[in-house]
Parts: sequence; C-alpha cells; structure tokens
Amino acid sequence: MMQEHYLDDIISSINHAEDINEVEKNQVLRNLAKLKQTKVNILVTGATGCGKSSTINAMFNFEKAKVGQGVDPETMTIQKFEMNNVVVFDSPGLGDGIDADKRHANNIIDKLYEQDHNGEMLIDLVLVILDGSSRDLGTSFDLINRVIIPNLGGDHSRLLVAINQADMAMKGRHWEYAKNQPDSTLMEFLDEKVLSTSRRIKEATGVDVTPIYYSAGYKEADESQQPYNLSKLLAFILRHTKPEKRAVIVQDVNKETDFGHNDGEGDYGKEIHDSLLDSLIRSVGQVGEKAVEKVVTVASKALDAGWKVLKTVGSSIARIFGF
Ligand SMILES: Nc1nc2c(ncn2[C@@H]2O[C@H](COP(=O)(O)OP(=O)(O)O)[C@@H](O)[C@H]2O)c(=O)[nH]1
Ligand SMILES: [Mg+2]
Repeated sequence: MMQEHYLDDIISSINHAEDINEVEKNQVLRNLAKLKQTKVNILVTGATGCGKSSTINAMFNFEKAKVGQGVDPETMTIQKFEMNNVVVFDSPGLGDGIDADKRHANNIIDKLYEQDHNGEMLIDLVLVILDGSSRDLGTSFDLINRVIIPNLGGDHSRLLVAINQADMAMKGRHWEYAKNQPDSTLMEFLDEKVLSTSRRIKEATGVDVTPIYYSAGYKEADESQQPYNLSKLLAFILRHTKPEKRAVIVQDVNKETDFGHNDGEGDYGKEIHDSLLDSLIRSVGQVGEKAVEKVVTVASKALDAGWKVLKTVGSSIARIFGF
C-alpha cells in the first residue's frame, strides 16, 4: 500500500490558488507531477551482519515497500525494495566465501553500470556499510577499493561510506546507554576509525571519501535502542543525491523513527529541511515569486507536520547542554 504523497498537498494548493496565472500554474503542476514520479535508487551493501536491513528499516518506510527479487538466480541475491520514490537495492558485500563473493561482486558491478530509461546511471547512490564493532574490515575494503570504486565511472560522489554499530565499537564499553550516545573516549575512537577508513581508501585508490559513524539501533522482543546519528546519515544521503531529486526522498523517510540523537556537529534537521526546500524550488522551475512562495509555505507545513527528522534541532542542542 502506497502512502499519500506530501507533494499532493502542494499540487492541490497550487491548483486552487487564485493569485497565480494559468500559464505558471500549469508549468508548476507539470513539474510537480514529474517530480512525484522521480525515483531515487540506492544500492546498500556491506558484509552480512553489518546492519543493512536495520539501517534501511530505521531510515525508510520500508514495511510498505514492494519487495521484489530478480527471477534470474544470478541476481537473486540483490533484494529490491520499492517505496513511493526511493528504491533500495540490498546486496550482500564480500566475506561469504570465494564463490559467493564472485557472484556478489559481479551483481554489484552490473548494478553500477545499469542505466535507467533516460540513459542515466540507474544507481544514484551506493551506501557501503561497515561494521564498526569488527576488527577486521579487510573484505569491506576489498569491496570498496576493488569492486565499487573502479566501477563508479569516475563519479565518486555516488559513494557513501558509513560505519554502523558505533555503540559496539569498543565492545559496548563507553556507550552512554541512558543518553544513547558515545562518551568522549568512544567518540575519539570513532573519529580515529573514520580517519583510518578514509586513509585506507585514499591509499588504495586515490579517492577521497568522508565516512561517518552512526548506530542503526535495534528492536528486539524486550529490548530496544534508538538510532544515533541517523539524521546525519540522512543529511549525507541528501548531499550525495542530485539536487533536483532530493525533494522526493523525504516521502519515504520513516516517520516512526526517533532521529533525535546525534553528535550535534551540524544542525542536521535544518540541513535536511533546507535541502528539501531548495530541491523543490529547483523542480518547480522558472516561475514568479508568488508561485514559489506558495510551494514553500505549503511544503514547510506538510513537512513539519509529518516528519520528526526535520525537527531534531532542539533535541541536539538540549543534549549538548545536558537537559
Ligand atoms: N548494537 C547494535 N546492533 C545492531 C546495530 N545495527 C544492527 N544491529 C544488529 O546486528 C545484527 C545484524 O543486523 P542486520 O540489519 O540484519 O544486518 P545485515 O545482514 O547487514 O542486513 C542484528 O542483530 C541487528 O539487530 C547497531 O547499530 N547497534
Ligand atoms: Mg539483511
């Protein structure tokens, strides 16, 4: 079941606006209708157990996704989850044995070269997830350095590396469970992990990447932990997506998830909010101020009412000051 689309609110209000002329109205409506059809294709990969499913689940409205799988046994390992606008491909990374690794690598490479019906690269973004609790990330670096980077076609901005399970990075020690955040020792450790990850990719490939760390959290029968830095991950996903496509991502962002815990290094809620509005304004095209103003006003209202992720501002500031 697909959800009602936030762009429908904007479309309807533009439709009923009496202070916008017909020519502009039609242009805006045409462009919004086109935007509503836009797909953002994300390939999520990483070793089994790194937290791909947990991340997709926490970030997106994944339960409502149409689940598809290739019929061809060669591609069966890549699972496809199609939501309103976001399409996630979940692929195992390396580390499952020589034969499986070969198959996974080939599937990933094929996906990286796949084109959409406009002849553009299908995959907008490759999210490689590393298990932050693992000491041996050798196969993950093989995945990044030998499989992904050489097959990105030179556009390295499509690559995003994220270190998950930040809470378990020092065996669960130094995680402040009550506040759901790392203490200063763990934070230093994680910062160092980010630097060494970046260095290992740079040395092997010459490519600069800025990894981030986060925790997808978990939900089990009698225990659960909220995510950490998931809003930072979303902000990074937006940064790595073409500006004209960003506006639709929010439609499929999980409204139930608590995006409030983060490192406070940036105002991620505001960044996401601004990035979405900027993307919307780009998509409506060259029209008068009145039309743009209407789009922004209605969009802000719809977004603020629907998505907690856009309001992580207060909570992160509260955390810094400890109240
Ligand atoms: N403590 C902790 N556990 C996590 C986190 N992310 C995932 N997990 C757990 O790690 C295990 C593997 O996660 P899953 O999402 O299935 O990994 P996948 O194989 O990459 O899809 C599950 O038991 C998750 O609950 C996290 O950030 N922190
Ligand atoms: Mg999984």
